[in-house]
Order: sequence, then structure tokens, then C-alpha cells
Amino acid sequence: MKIIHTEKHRLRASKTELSGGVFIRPHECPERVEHITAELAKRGHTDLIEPKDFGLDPIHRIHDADYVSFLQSCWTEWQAEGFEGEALATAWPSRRMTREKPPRNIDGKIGYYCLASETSISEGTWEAAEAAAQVALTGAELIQKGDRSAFALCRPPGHHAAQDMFGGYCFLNNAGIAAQSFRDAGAKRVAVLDVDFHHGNGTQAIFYGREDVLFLSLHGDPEDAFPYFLGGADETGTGAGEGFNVNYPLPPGCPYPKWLEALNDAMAKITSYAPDALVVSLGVDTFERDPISFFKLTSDDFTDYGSRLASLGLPTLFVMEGGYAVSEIGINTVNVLDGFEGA
Ligand code: SP5
Ligand code: ZN
Repeated sequence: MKIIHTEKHRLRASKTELSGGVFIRPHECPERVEHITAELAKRGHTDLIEPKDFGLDPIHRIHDADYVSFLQSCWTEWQAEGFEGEALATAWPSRRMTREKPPRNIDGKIGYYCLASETSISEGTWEAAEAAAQVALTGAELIQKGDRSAFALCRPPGHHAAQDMFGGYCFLNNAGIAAQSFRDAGAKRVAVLDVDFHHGNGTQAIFYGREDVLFLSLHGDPEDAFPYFLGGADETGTGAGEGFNVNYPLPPGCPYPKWLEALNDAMAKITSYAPDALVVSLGVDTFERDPISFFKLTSDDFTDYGSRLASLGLPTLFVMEGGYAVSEIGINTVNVLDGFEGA
């Protein structure tokens, strides 16, 4: 399968992540992609291509124009304010703070658009996020033109980003943008299967009222895991979208057989939905040694579920999301792809 990749991901190189009350070096770092490309090369995947440029229109199909403008100018505005560090939210329109539009001041504006303040905005963040969306769109186009599968090596990741919110290391919802591009290219139904450890709150929010995109997510129970405030099993969609959102919250320590039960259920639902294309939000932070997660998948389990996904027989776009056991991220990611192709 073709792999879409750009060195522009390096433009996202934040120095800070707020974690446990201190600033740490971000888990979501450029080395993640270096390990994946190294493993791809080692295992004979030489079909790496650069993304095309589809411009901002397909991004605006998912994200609000004012949010996109905020991402574009945030770093400049933050610097103009004279702040020393990276751009970080400290105040939000939380419960009982009822103003519904962003304030003029960047310190307030960043809070308006932020869902989690572990994520700093730094120089180059917009450029990298925009390039990652083009990576996803290029993968979707390959499939629209007849490829069976493709791997969009997106970085920064996207599944926490909603129509007008960033956080959880995400700025633009690459998988959502790709799913919409399938619809706009004529697909009647698209399924998005999110296997990242964290709930894909952004993707859920984007498609919650729609029946033309089925969203399914396997993730750490939000009682115990980020993003905490979405991802319950009782969130099933709204209006026309009722029944087209499926969450599988799973407990701390979840071993592969239990995770697989959820995957099998999700796959049966995808089959009965009969989509024209499948987008897989591929996070490998379900790995047993992931530093911020609590599932127990081994490297071999990734190969196994890759081959199971192939049995759906659908045109499949893999979109990279999380995975923070950096020295093993390449092995686990390529295991999914090789499992899929070897099936
Ligand atoms: C795309 C993606 O995987 N984003 C994940 C964002 C997670 N951000 C919050 C992480 C908080 C982890 N705290 C757990 C510490 C365990 N030592
Ligand atoms: Zn994750």
C-alpha cells in the first residue's frame, strides 16, 4: 500500500506539554514519525509519496472558518502579546461562563478554542497540522481512484480536534477531513473506526448528528482516561445520526481478548452498515508499554487485528493518530499494515 508522508510534520515541535503540574518534553514529538519511516524502510515499504495540496476548502468542510483563522494566527498573536513561553490556555468558557464568542485577546481566544491544556501551540504548528490534513486527503484520493488501501502518516494527530477545538495533541481532524472527502467524491456511506487508546471525541462531535458517517471507537473508559468528558457507551448519536455513533469504553488493564471482543462487535456493525469506504484512526497507544495509556496489547496483537480488518473487504484508509512508546511505535504501526496486507 502507498504511504503518504511529508517532512513538514517536523514544523510541529512544541517544547512543552503540561503534565502532572509540570512542563515535560511532549510525548507527541517528531521522533515518532522517524521511527515509523525507519521501520517501513526496514520492512520493504518503499512506496512513500508526498501529499498533494488540496487547499483549505476540504478543511473548511469540517472545521469552522473562525477556528481555522485562529490556528493560522495564534502563534503570531501570542508573540505580539509579549509572552515568553509557548501558547497555552489558562481560562475557558466552562460551565456557567456563558459568552459564546471568542474574545479579542489571544489569551482568552486560545481558551475559547481549547479542550485540553496539555497541548501548547508553537511556531509552525499550523503549517504542520495543515500538511497533515493534506496527507490524509491524498490518501483518500488514492483510494477514490481505486487503491485498496493507503496509509496517511499524519502528524500531528487529529481525532481529538472538533469543529472548533484543539487539544489532546490535535489541531485538525485528519480522519474526519478524509471521511468527508470520500462523501464529497460520491461515497454514500463512510465508516470511521477509531482504535487509538483515547476516545475520538473530535470525530464523534463532528459526525454526531449524521447518518452518512458511522463512527465507532474502542478506548479507555472516560471514567479513567483522557478525554474524560466524552466517550460513554450511552452516546449513540442524535437526530438523524441516532444509532450511528458507537462507543466501546474499556477498563484499565484491558487485555487483547477483551479488546478483540469489542473489535469484533464493531466490525459486525461496519459490515451491516455496508460503507463504501473505511477510515481507520490508527493509534498504537493501546500497546502494553505505552507511557500514558492502560491497555495491554502486545506487538503481535497489532499484526493480528490488522489482518482481521482486511477481512472486512473494504477500501481502507489508515490515518495515523497516537502512540507514545516511541522506540516501538514503528514496529506496532507497521505490524498493523503488514497484517492487513498479508491477510
Ligand atoms: C492523539 C492522542 O493520542 N492524544 C492523547 C492526548 C492525551 N493527553 C493527556 C495525557 C494525560 C496522560 N496522563 C497519564 C499519565 C500516566 N503516567
Ligand atoms: Zn491516543
